[in-house]
Amino acid sequence: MTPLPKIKLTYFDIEGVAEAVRLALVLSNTPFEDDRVGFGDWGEMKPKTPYGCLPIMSVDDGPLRTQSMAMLRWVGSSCSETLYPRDKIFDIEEAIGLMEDLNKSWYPAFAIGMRPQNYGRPEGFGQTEEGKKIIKEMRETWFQNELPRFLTYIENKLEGNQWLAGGETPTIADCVAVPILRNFSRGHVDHVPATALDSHPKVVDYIKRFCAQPQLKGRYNNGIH
Ligand SMILES: N[C@@H](CCC(=O)N[C@@H](CS)C(=O)NCC(=O)O)C(=O)O
Repeated sequence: MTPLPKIKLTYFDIEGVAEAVRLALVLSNTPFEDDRVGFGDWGEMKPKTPYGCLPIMSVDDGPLRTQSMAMLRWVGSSCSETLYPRDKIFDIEEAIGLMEDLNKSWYPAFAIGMRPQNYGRPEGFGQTEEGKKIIKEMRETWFQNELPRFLTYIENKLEGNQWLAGGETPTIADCVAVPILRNFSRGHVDHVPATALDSHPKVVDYIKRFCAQPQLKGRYNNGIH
């Protein structure tokens, strides 16, 4: 029997972009070191990382790997028979692409609060009265105009299916989708009510179904919040 690889995944202590990778490792019963960096330690660590960002991963003490989607696809194909099967690649990648479109559409409304300079606004913009008002408007407008469209696409994909790429078991597409969707139900982002997904109960049920996988027991409350 081939020995299990020794995997260390380093990221911040948030779900963020690494949660999909963690989920794939957990669902495939692959042991790994879940290394979580405090924001206070990040300044010193940043210049030592290949691209100045996390996550980074090492396998069997090999070179530092970067890019969460590369890690996810590697875990899906190397550590599991069911997370990234060859005959489902099209369905899986289409679903991942859809989730990336959702994220891309949402990102400016989210990120202007964190990095206003990237959106032509001064540092500290989010703390000003004008900034607060604009961020609120951007997020509320997105919720009204964009989120329902994406949730309907997702519901359509789930029609007659338990998982985004069909089949009997979750794939890496579900590992990508669930943390993204949970961003809109955890109530942890300003102006994003924890009820944001309730208009689409099939999506809510899907998240709960995913979070009820035996390997994820105790990881999230009921999956939604
Ligand atoms: N495309 C990269 C994005 C990595 C990324 O943007 N990481 C952010 C956190 S989500 C980061 O390290 N930010 C800290 C910084 O830029 O100083 C991936 O998916 O791994």
